[in-house]
Amino acid sequence: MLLTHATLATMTDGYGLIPEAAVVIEGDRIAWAGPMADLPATHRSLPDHDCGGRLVTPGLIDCHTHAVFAGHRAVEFELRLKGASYEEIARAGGGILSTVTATRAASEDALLASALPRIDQLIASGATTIEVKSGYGLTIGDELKMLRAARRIAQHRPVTVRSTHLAAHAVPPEFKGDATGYIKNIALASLRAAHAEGLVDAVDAFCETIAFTTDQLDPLFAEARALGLPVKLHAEQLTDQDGATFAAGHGALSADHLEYLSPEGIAAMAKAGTVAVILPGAFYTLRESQLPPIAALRQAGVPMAVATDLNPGSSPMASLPLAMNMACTLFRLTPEEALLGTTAHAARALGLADRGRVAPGLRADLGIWDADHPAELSYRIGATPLNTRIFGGRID
Ligand code: DI6
Ligand code: FE
Repeated sequence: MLLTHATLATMTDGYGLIPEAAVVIEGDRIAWAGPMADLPATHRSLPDHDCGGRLVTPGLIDCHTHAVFAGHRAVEFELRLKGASYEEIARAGGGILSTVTATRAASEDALLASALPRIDQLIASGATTIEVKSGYGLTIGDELKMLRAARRIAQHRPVTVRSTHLAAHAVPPEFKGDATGYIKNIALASLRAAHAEGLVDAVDAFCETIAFTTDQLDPLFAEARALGLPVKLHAEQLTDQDGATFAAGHGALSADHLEYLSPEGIAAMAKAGTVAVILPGAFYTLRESQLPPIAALRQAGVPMAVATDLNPGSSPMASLPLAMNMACTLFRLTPEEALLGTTAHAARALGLADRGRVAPGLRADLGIWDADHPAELSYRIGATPLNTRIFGGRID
């Protein structure tokens, strides 16, 4: 297949913009991309799809979601509007734990069925690769159930799903006051079982006063390393727990949230090449006031990714362009940084070297947009000017 008359944002060097571009696709790969005038003669006779000057980008990548869960938390949303804080609700057994109760009660089929409409919203917003975390089961069986449901999404939709083990998301009531026992008996055991079943692409944890300390998480990250699995961490979302430094010390793919990230944490991430995943949906929903240190991350050369954090509590948002808009308006990313954040840098946050840019040999996941400049994707609020999507070389 040959795309012609594209305004191509390759994302290879900033936007890497090429006007009047062509893209040659062979099978599920990009074979060639460049100015139409330079198109090799051998490719000129391919069946062509005229983009009519539209913007073409890599398919967007949502590198941080909790898209598999049961129930909703609209009632808590209302409680917060009546004055309760996220931490108060969590400590009173609501918050993450109310979703845990609902998720434990749901079957694997029911979890899959309720996730698909959310996945469809992400796809409609331009996503071609979606990461999904466990973390609302918190028993061995329920964590496995969530990961199996996440894996099955890709049997029903053309997206790539990366599944992340997040048993260390919260301490369940049956282990109240015994985070260490929970890590030993449930988190580690469920990680081994899930890995044995081929359900785990990465290991994540929530490092926070209402969740786990770095000391408690150390055995989990050691086990991930022993199993050859990459790690990532919810770090410095509500307080500074030195999570980013801990994650970087374990060679983490990413540290995520980072509102309370310290200069030491930034330096450690820069040294380790750990991606900063920025999640403005949670900041917005929780009405946080502490901004992540974007200028300092930029100056230190830490790559920044942007994701939805799609989850029922702190970020019930299923649109990547909206996450990009919020990253720009709330956090002052440039639209170029925001688009790098949902393409090239998001791929890196997932350890995927085969996507996120438009270049020969990479996967032919592309978005064709009713737009003529890439800044348009961040500029509009809640709009999704997606015209056509291409998953692995196929127009969908
Ligand atoms: N931080 C978050 O923002 C989500 N998980 C986490 O560790 C919130 C999850 C929830 O409230 O259900
Ligand atoms: Fe999260």
